[in-house]
Amino acid sequence: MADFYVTTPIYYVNGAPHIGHAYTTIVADVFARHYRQRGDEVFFLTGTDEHGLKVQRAAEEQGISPQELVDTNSAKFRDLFAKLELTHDRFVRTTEADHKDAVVEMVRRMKAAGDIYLDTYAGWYSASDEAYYSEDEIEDGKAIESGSAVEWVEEKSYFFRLSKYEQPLIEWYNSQDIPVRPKARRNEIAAFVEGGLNDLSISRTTFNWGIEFPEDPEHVLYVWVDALTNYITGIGGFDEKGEPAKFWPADLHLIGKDILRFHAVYWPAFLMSAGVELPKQVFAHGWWTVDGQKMSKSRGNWVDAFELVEQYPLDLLRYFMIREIPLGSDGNFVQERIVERNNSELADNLGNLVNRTTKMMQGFLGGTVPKSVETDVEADVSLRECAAKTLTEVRDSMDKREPHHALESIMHLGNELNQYIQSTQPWKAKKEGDSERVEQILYHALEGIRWMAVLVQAFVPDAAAKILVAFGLDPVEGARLDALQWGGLPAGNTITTPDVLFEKIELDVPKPVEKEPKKKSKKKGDKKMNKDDAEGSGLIEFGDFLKVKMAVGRILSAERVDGADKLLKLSADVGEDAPRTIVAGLALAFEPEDLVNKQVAMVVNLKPAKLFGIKSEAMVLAVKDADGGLELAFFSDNIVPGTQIS
Ligand code: ME8
Repeated sequence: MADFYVTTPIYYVNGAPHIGHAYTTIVADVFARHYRQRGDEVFFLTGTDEHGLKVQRAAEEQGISPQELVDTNSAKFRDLFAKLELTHDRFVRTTEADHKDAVVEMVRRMKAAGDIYLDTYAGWYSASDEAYYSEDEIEDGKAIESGSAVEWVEEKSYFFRLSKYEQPLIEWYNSQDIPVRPKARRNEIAAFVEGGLNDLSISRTTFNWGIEFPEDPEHVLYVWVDALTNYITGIGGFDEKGEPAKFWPADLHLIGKDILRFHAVYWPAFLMSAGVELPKQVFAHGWWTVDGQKMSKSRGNWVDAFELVEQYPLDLLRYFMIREIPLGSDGNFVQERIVERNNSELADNLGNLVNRTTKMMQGFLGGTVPKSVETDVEADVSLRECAAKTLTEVRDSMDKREPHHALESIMHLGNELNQYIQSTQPWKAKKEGDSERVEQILYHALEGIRWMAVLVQAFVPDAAAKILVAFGLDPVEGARLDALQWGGLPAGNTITTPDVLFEKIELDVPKPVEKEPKKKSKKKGDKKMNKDDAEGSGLIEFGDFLKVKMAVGRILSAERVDGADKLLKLSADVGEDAPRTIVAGLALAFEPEDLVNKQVAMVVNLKPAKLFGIKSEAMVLAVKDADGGLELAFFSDNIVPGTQIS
């Protein structure tokens, strides 16, 4: 049996959990559930990072002991994860005794490898990031990357010979499996390491909230050496033979892009030094903004994770977070988008399908599942093929860490099922007294829904369980992906209709002010105003805007189109499995080679159009300048292709 070990960062407990913490942990939960469904032995670890200057200062500000602060705030994370119904196997805390043992062992090994020496650190430190910064990473008293305040530190310190691992790290990044993902992040971190690594200060003497440096109580161990080791503590630390316990190496360290350096440089270097196998993958996901802005308490757009749980059903929250952005891209958390996805995808596509089909079952067949017959009717065959294809796509997408694609495939199966019922018209067969065909159609529809429920279980577990139970199946055993076979829904089972799976949501926005009734007027000006009213002022609803999906696309290749001097044929990565082909009227303004590797704005949900016999699958956005030339909106390489523009 394969095993799968997934981790989240352990979260700082200086404050309460917010949407970002919920996101990473939900994504990890989706992976954990998915691999469990495949029969893998899964270990899912999350927890809290409780030591360090930041936590000590937060406790001082509140006038309580650090221990009191971490106990209170760590409990909030545990409460939240229980409310989110997450399925972690352990919630690790860095103040636990077994964690200290694992950390002491890590440091002992790094020392034994000759990688630790005593010196003096003089440089910048950010307590908020718990990170050291070099002079060129600072501007106006702040770290350029994070914007956090830095302070000057000068004290005796133990150092780790990070510089020694420059070459081995580069080799690791270049290894075939690409252990740091997405690729753009791998490139970013490889460039950073190629720029040269300084040795790393790994102890402090000016505060004491942390693990004592082994054999030198004057020093406190740097909180990141402490925190990163949680990934070994969590699965049981080192065994008698000095090996990390079962499940090591981790299959997936899921993190936010803010802590890539710690996970893709420091952690593998510590592990190499300690003679421990490296994790298989570090995956840095993107950043949520709220209403288009960085979340902050002062801006008033801070999303407390508990409020989120109160506001939205869990299934919807999970669905939205996964479906809205490719893992690795940034996303914008906007209520309108959540509502749109709920109403049109979950409620209409899945909820109605289940409701309608189960009701038809009761009306036409008394709710009893008929025998499975694999007909060769075209609609039936193509539905079965679509289900089989979806299963493959879901597995592949999850292995490729593209959960949004997995959901896309599942929702496509939902569309196919809706169309299947529409085109096969079981009500017509019923009316014509063709009971054999009614049974065939309804069996196919039910079996398709069962497949959909099993496939979607990791994403929307409540709805999936309700469907399986309504089909007379066990919600756990019945959700095994490795046992998914067409015809698996037993004849004779009784089908009931589950409670509403997804309630439609009305947007919680202020109602437009009632318009005054139009008055008749003979004045010219008034007439014009009335005309504007009638035809609309040219303003659109936010919901209309949301219909246009714009994303950043990376142009992979560009060539002229024979016989069309204005057109270029482009191939662009828009964050999907395969690049899209685009025919764009850019040839008079750009040389094809000047566009290659550029990231530009595109509309990605236009119906494809054929131009000069080439199917164009997106539209590049451009502006015409006064002389009829063209300009494009370019994005830097920091943006992962596929990131939505909103
Ligand atoms: O960094 N969007 O803890 P932390 C998406 N203790 N994800 C977000 C987010 C946002 N706006 N904000 C936070 C630490 N996150 C260390 C980790 S690991 C050995 C030690 C998520 O409480 C994201 O996963 O600051 C990010 O990496 C993490 O929260 C940072 O949590």
